[in-house]
Amino acid sequence: MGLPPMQALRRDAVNAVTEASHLSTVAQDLEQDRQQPLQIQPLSGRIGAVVHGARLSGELAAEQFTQIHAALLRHRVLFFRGQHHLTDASHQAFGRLFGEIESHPTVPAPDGTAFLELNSQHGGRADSWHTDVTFKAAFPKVCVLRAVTLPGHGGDTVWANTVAAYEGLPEPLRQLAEQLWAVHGNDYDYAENFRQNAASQTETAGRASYRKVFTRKTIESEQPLVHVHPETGEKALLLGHFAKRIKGLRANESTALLQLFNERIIRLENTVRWQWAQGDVAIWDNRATQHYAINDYGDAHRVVRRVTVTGTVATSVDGRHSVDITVPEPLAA
Ligand SMILES: O=C(O)CCC(=O)C(=O)O
Ligand SMILES: [Fe+2]
Repeated sequence: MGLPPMQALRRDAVNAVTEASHLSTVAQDLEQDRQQPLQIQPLSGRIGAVVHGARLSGELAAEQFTQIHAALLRHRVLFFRGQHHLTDASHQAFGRLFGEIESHPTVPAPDGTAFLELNSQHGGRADSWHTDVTFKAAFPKVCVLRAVTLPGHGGDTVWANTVAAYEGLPEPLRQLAEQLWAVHGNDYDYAENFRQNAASQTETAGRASYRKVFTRKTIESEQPLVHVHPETGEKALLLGHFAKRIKGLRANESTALLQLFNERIIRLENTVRWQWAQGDVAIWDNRATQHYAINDYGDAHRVVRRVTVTGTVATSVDGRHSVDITVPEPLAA
């Protein structure tokens, strides 16, 4: 093999320099992007915003994280398009910027992760209004959901603003709500909540096995119907499908009031609906929202993964805290 001709060498050298300067421009652009203020575009009158210009990761620039955090408290749920670079690891690392992350108390996480995975083929369809994990006295503060597999169409998710719902109550209902406490449990009445959906046999079987895992041990809490948001000081209604009954009332009275307040929360004016695309991430403030995953895609496949950030016990308007009332399991003989 002879020596390469001088001209080819020179071309290689020029290419290398061009390549290097291209790389450094890319690096500079990335660095600049990291420092750019994000654009926040509200989506509806009372809840939800799309955030443009962020590349989510555990290494997000502090200024951008501060901006996201402030936007989350203000808009309750934030949406990010095009986060195709996220891996299980970087998704979790991003979630950790909000605090400690936790796996679900009863549903096992996919190997080596702390995710709650909702897989439509295994009964993972959250098609009932809820705030996440309120059967735990200290329920999650923030959740970060990433689309993994999406149906061709359908499978949107809707969020509702529970602060706006509280603020929209007439004074007598506010006063009533502020005095009430509800028992929340992971063994809530599934049939009641899901009766509206005509499911295929595959879906029905998936749901049954998911429910079995979900309720493998009963976890219960008592939560105030109105809680004070620990970061903003706002009052919010705290209900959703895990709320089984209102303390101290007869069953029919409890059912009527749960329905009355839940309907207030999910009024369309309090909601935003998100149509998922591959690469999307949604972050919600679980202390100020409920959500509902629309189950309109039949047996098509839909998988999402959720990072759950640990929260604190709720505080009622008169300064009392939510309580864990889980009955301890008998010790194995
Ligand atoms: O499937 C969804 O879009 C939302 C699922 C859900 O309820 C959750 O991740 O907490
Ligand atoms: Fe949820």
